[in-house]
Amino acid sequence: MAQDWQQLNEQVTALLKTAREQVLAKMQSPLTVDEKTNRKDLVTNVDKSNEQFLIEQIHQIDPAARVLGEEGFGDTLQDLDGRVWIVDPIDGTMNFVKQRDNFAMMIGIYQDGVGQLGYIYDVMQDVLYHGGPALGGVFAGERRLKAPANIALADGLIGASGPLVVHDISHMQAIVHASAGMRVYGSAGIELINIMLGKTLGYISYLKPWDIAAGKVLLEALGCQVTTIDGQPLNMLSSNLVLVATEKAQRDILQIEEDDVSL
Ligand code: 2AM
Ligand code: CA
Repeated sequence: MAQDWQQLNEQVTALLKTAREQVLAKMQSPLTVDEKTNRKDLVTNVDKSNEQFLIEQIHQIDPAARVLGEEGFGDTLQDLDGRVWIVDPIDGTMNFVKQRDNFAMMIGIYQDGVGQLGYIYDVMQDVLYHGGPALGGVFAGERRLKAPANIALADGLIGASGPLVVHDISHMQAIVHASAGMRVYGSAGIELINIMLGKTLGYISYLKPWDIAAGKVLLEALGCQVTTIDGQPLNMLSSNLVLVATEKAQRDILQIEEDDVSL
């Protein structure tokens, strides 16, 4: 089995490198940008073509597996039985469109509901963060990552989604106030990389399965907590208000929720 996971990892790494080359090539031409649910929820020709490419290739690599993709080219899932791949072809599409930077490709591989491998590819920096239980660790490229320091909320920076703070959903302003400061990167993948590297101590955002599938595997393998804002397990088939944090910061944040603190 271990051998199989190693081989799978090599295949996914090669696939993502090829996908990156294709995305960079497509970025040389004007993007076709469409709105999904509203003017801040965008999809481009590259999100779609990259998802189609990734899913076709995943079916070749792992014919028995089912694939959940953000843009709908995969399967419709009612459960996580067997092997399931969860794919976000471009995470941070707004950044992709406006900055041509700070976006990621993400893949999470689950076996009977248990996350085994996660991949977050920072496309412009060309660093592939990957690992999980099946690889016995987490790596940035070839470099094995150490677990980030288990710091308390007051001692570090917290990543957040802007709208949650603006509308003060689930005590967000009190949480940010209790931290050393807030950072907003606009891509779940980039936010999760920052936690892996110890640059921030956590991230709170309303996320779909493909926004958190890879990161959950990677962050848990590094000793961080990945739950809902109430400390409950995520439902990987629906949206969640996700709290990713060091153990200590998670405890601090759950206390703010419990105490119903407001500014
Ligand atoms: P996306 O670019 O793949 O859509 C932006 O704050 C982050 O949240 C991005 O990772 C973005 O992923 C995700 N996101 C944007 N709008 C969202 C929504 N309506 N529901 C869930 N996640 C969203
Ligand atoms: Ca996306």
